[in-house]
Amino acid sequence: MFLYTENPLKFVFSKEFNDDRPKSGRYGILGVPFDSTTTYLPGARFGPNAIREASYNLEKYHLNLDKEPSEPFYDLGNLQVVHGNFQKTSRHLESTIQEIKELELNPITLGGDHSISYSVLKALGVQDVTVLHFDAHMDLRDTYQSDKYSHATVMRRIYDLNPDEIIQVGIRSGTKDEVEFARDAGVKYLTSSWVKENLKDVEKLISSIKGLIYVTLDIDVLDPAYAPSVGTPCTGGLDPLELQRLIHSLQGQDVLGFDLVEVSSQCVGDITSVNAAQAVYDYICL
Ligand SMILES: [Mn+2]
Repeated sequence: MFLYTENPLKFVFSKEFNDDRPKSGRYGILGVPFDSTTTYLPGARFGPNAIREASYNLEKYHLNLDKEPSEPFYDLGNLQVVHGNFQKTSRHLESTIQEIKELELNPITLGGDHSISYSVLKALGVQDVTVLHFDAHMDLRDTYQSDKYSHATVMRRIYDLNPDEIIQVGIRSGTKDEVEFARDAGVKYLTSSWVKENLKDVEKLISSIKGLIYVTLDIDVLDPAYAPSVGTPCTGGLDPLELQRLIHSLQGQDVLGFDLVEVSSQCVGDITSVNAAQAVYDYICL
């Protein structure tokens, strides 16, 4: 181990993963550079490495939380994806998440387009799990362009897995059918404007969730002013501090896994990857 070197292909401050089973440590970061279901702005395949690169701008000490990560965490590299083939990629992803689970690490999955979250949850299991979903979009369509598995249907597929509850935060785009489905199915959705006006209530809601939580964070929950490089930008979103406060409301909660998807930054210093790296680190430091 060289003392004075860095590896920007790993998330900053992450440890090398050499052992079959780490003696300590909490999180395993996995990149999933897959964007074959993207329909508008392509490039989410660049997300994992763009987030890692942006993470090198972070300080180890989290000033707002007044702490550093309490345990080591590992960057496990990128999944071998099969571009253009969701099913094969999903099989690789499910098996890899299963391995991460067997190592007793909690996965932090970096997308990739949002379709990948389904495979992560399928592998983790959703029994008695509340899925906390940050997004501009409901993603509750049953099919999109005749496809069952897509960034636009991912929350419907996750609903089909039968989690305890789905709570959507930051929503500002959906079809009438999706809204009716959410109402009928008991999917709780909090619109972006409501969240901005009632941030304290949303913090309380998150910190009072009972039992296991899985967090899926589409970076387009942020306003395009802060996250323009996303698959489907949508105006009127949260700002980075609002998102940070909501992530910090998870403090003390039992979080089973976390993913951050839809970053399609294609140059160094792109604000989308900078905000994504911060959100991942906000979670790691809890
Ligand atoms: Mn979205």
